[in-house]
Amino acid sequence: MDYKTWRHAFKIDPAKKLSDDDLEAVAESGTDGIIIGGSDGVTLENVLDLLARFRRFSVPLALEVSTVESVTPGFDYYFIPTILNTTDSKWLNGLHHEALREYGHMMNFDEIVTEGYCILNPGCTAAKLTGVNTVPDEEDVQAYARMAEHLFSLPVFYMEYSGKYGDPQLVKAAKELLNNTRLFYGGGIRSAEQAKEMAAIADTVIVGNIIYDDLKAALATVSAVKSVPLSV
Ligand code: 1GP
Repeated sequence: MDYKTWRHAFKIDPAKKLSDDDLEAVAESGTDGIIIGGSDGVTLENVLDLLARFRRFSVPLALEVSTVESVTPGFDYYFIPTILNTTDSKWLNGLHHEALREYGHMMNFDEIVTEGYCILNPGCTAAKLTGVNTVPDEEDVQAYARMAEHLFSLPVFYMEYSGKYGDPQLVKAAKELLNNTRLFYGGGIRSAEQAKEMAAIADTVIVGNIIYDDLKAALATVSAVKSVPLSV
């Protein structure tokens, strides 16, 4: 299933443990895609472990690349974040340049999807890692959304609240400006109601940590998202 039609995706952190039963429940949940990625402790070994275990199921798999060393063939997609509101160019284009110098000649660009990230929770690990220390306001977010769609023609604009539930008004303010660029929302979804609220605005809703805290609630977000038409 093409990532452009994904409404719901689970994000699996390679640094966290997931039992075989829980992994099967996630894979068979009816979600549209699994994104494997995290900000910390991602290694080739733990990525390969998840790849092998999820590949037994038919759900599409994306690797969200955070370190070049943990990239391996076998995924349907490679999601490449570029942090639009970083203060450190390493996270905007630095690592990308290094990776392309080394591996550009053997990359299949049909599998690669660049995600223009706007990090909105300065307390999250991704923010600390990438030097995001201010909270973008509505005008900032709209500027980044326009940057993603019009300046850089990015396929995805990712509003990342990781660990904190976001502000639907702000997500709406971005969505209103996007036509060709898909809007991913991720962060702090802990209930079917929250999943529904964001599903009415964002093209794709990404659910992460609750998988490890309350699997039942995590699984309930799948049908919640799919029950909602996009309203913006
Ligand atoms: C993290 O956007 C995802 O990259 C999901 O966030 O873990 O808070 O659900 P949570």
